[in-house]
Amino acid sequence: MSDEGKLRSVNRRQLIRAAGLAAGGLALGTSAGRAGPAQKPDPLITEVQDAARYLGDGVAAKPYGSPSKFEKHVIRRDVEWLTASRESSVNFTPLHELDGTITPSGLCFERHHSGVAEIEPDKHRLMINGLVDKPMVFTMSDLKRFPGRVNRAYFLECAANSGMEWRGAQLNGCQFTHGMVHNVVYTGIPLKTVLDEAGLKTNAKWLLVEGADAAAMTRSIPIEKALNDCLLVWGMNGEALRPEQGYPLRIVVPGWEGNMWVKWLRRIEAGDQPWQHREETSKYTDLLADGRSRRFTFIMDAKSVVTNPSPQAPLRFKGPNTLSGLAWSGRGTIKRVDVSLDGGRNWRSARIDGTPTPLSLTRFYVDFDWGGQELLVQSRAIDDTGYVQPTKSELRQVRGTNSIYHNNGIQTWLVKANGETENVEVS
Ligand SMILES: Nc1nc2c(c(=O)[nH]1)N[C@H]1C(S)=C(S)[C@@H](COP(=O)(O)O)O[C@H]1N2
Ligand SMILES: [Mo]
Repeated sequence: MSDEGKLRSVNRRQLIRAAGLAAGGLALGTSAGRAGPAQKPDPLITEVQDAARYLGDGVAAKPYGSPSKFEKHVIRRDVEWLTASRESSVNFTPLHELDGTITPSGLCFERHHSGVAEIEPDKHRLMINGLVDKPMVFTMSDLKRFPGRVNRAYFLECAANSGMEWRGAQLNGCQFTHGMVHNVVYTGIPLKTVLDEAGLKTNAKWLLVEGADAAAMTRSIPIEKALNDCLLVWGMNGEALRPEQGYPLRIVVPGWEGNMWVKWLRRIEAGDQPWQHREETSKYTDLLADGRSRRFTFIMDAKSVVTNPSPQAPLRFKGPNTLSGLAWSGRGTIKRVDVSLDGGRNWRSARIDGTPTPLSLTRFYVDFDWGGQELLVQSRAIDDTGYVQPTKSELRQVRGTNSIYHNNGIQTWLVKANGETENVEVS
């Protein structure tokens, strides 16, 4: 018998023994046990669930799988009062329910300005025009035949993530304060490959990228960035892009604000200056205290958040607990994450999980003992350029309080003696 076989048979015998015990306990357990919270399940009794008595669904009962029905609470959520219509709106990634670094495709927050465009891939075209030697039009099949295909994990953060928190703590949950971020493995080709095919003229300094949705989302991207690490992608997490994420084609602009990652990409125009479109003038621009505006603020600075505990994921047990969170930087790789349990007085280094990759979410943990005292939980990200995530008051000193975008200030969660957790600020 193989080692694995032995193991399985031992487990099976234990299971049968447990079943004998449970049979006696069950009669009591079912009626009384589920009536009120007072009756705790006896940890020594293993209830035999129906799965051990009856056959389960056969294969292909569900040709495309979905999560367990017991995970129904793990969903994207929105904030009703935030936007005037469903079509120009946003929902949020349930960060407090996730672990590791990759965001499952169905839980990636969505932000669109004119709803989800439904595009037939066979009819879709990408045009390249403007300051190029050869204006060109590509089908999806053309793009998939380009050499140099890559798979890369990158975070996308909307510049408005945490924007509702500029003037003080507001939303109770990291899903709402920090959930406009996702981290996906993209499949595609370097944008440079396609630009080389069309031949950029020497005076081509900027690109206009345009979406095929009803908003025709457009942004200007400097040519250095476009040639450095931007990708044209058709895949996410090993399969086709989801419609919400730009099926069949999106541009990936690593480390830069999500607004520039145009979905349903249909056109790239080369020019000698930025286009000054709505999304880079009236929007995605921050009014400073002295009346001037910060513009073309492309890079997402280092940021982090403790996802557990957090308001939607309170502490439930005294004794050993695992604090967990996410850190990222649009300038490079996360080098260190510090965690404070007392509102920033004392800091300890968190354990970074695995080897962080550039411009991608990094998971951190702190294993700690909770004695039931109040905590003020904070995290502070440091990247490999030496940039240190600022406090909210440091940020406001430089940026004032008119801003919406680029709020990367340190988040504080108050954990109360009963474990309930709230969004607060410490000064
Ligand atoms: N064509 C198009 N691209 C778009 C948008 C849009 O409305 N239309 N929204 C932008 C904004 S503001 C953000 S933050 C990201 C959101 O990407 P996601 O929906 O994959 O989360 O897409 C960007 N690309
Ligand atoms: Mo955005």
